[in-house]
Amino acid sequence: MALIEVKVPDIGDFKDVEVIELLVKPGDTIAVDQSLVTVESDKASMEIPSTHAGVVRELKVGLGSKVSEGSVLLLLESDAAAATPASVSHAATPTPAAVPAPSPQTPPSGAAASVVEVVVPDIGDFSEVAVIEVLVKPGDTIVPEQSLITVESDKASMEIPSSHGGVVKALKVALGDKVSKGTPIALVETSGGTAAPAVAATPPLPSPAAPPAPTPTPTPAATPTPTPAPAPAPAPSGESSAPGAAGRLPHASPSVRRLARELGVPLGEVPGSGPKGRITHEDVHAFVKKVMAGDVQTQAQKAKAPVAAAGAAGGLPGLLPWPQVDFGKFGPIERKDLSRIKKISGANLHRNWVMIPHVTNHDDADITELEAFRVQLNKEHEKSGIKVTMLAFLIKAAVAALKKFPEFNASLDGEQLVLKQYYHIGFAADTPNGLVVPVIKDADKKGLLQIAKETAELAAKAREGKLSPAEMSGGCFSISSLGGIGGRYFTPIINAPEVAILGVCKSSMEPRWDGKQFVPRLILPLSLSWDHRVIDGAAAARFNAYLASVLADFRRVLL
Ligand code: CAO
Repeated sequence: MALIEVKVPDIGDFKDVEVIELLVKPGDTIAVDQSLVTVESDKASMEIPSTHAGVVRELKVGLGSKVSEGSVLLLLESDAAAATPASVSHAATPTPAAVPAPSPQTPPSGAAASVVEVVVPDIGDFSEVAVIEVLVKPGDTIVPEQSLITVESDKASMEIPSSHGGVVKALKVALGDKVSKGTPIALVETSGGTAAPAVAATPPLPSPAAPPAPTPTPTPAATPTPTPAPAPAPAPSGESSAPGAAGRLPHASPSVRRLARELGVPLGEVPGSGPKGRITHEDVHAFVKKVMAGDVQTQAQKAKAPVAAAGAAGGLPGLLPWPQVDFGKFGPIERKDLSRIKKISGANLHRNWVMIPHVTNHDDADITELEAFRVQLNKEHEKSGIKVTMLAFLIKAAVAALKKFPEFNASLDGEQLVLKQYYHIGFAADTPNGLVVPVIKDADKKGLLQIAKETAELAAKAREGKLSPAEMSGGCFSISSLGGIGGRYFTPIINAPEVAILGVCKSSMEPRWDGKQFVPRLILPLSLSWDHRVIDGAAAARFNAYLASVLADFRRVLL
């Protein structure tokens, strides 16, 4: 057993190229030729294979390391004495062809505004490689070295740059064409006769671009050649290393990977629409659009928001999966899709329930006088068509309580509390399609009749499914009234980013001790849920007590 330094072999013009992927780790047993790292230049990527078999003892490079020929990649414990660095170096040496110089067929020097046929330069052993991307179109103005096409072999992708700048007059290749050295790519009209002699005008292309050709030279077993990488490997900055669906590295050209990195797109999660599932520029853009529209969540987003991810699968980290039951085994069933509102409100309720430490305080309000006043008010305003409901009183009373306890009229923003100086009160409305929460804006500035009118209108709109998003946004505090239905107490779920919600159930006549005797009083059950990150139990109890006192004697609203 010997400890061997496995080095980067001769990889042609690749110098100071970045390690974008580590394919092995200490302890791994590796075989000769097994890829160790992926390196990437501007325009191509390449896997560096191992010269020896053995067990990886120590990695000498990390993600982002820059390597050139001779850089030590790792220490390997190996008994393959046969594999000598000398033979490696020899075998891995790319042919001179691997440092290609474009060989455009230029017209004689000095010609004015001439048209140049740009051809595929010497790209080493790459011959009959498929064009997988055409990066320019007729009419495009291009600069020397601008990539024209991407070609792809079994194991690598490479962008072929232009030897000349100018205007693309015609394309000579199309997607799927097979090209080799000398294949015409495009006719480029160079301006003012700048189509200089090949050598002078040709950028040193695609030196960084062209992966060195896999050396065909027969070599001893321990002398592998660098293998250009299968398109794409994850890069340290932004691009995810997540393998694609099939557990493979994402299949994409270097420019697509670069785009993905620039946009922070996890390439491994982008479905490829190209041949063999290759990811195209369009796929990356489409993925970004979907993420922005909320149609798709990246794995990173799901990890950050486990609640949202839990959804259908029901799988919060560490919890058992949702039970899968064949209900049909036990009796007849019918399946029905959840309504759109239920899906949206369900996801919101779930997040709020999981993310907010809810506490609910129950209390009672004596609304005997208030109900008498409400009945009288409705008699007086019979002709107006406005029915003053208990909900309108509750909204007014809630505003008074929010003014007295400002931390209930707040939202958490990181480590800050946003205290609102406006009073927009939401109320839960039960509709045939599910629960919605329209909002009465500036309830502090409106009278009871106005609030009663607006709640009736908004509730009607809610039932017809005609509420606009604006009518459901901006709420500071919500009221969920089940008073018209029944019940005693319940635990309303806070409507984030609000920090409290008032649940109200059906009032009923109850005997209450007045100090001398039991008297019949109309009692309204209150259930206040609050966010314990913002509100303390004592404050909640005070809020409820104050609310009950206002409802018991509505004149207190004026105080
Ligand atoms: N106690 C006793 N009776 C009450 C009451 C209460 N707390 N609140 C309302 N009522 C009465 C009303 O006075 C009315 O009686 P009349 O018809 O005899 O006048 C009747 O119940 C029906 O009232 P309503 O429900 O139509 O009107 P509202 O203003 O009280 O409520 C609205 C409007 C939109 C809040 C209600 O229709 C609604 O949708 N409630 C459901 C809210 C909900 O689903 N919450 C649960 C959320 S958590 O899942």
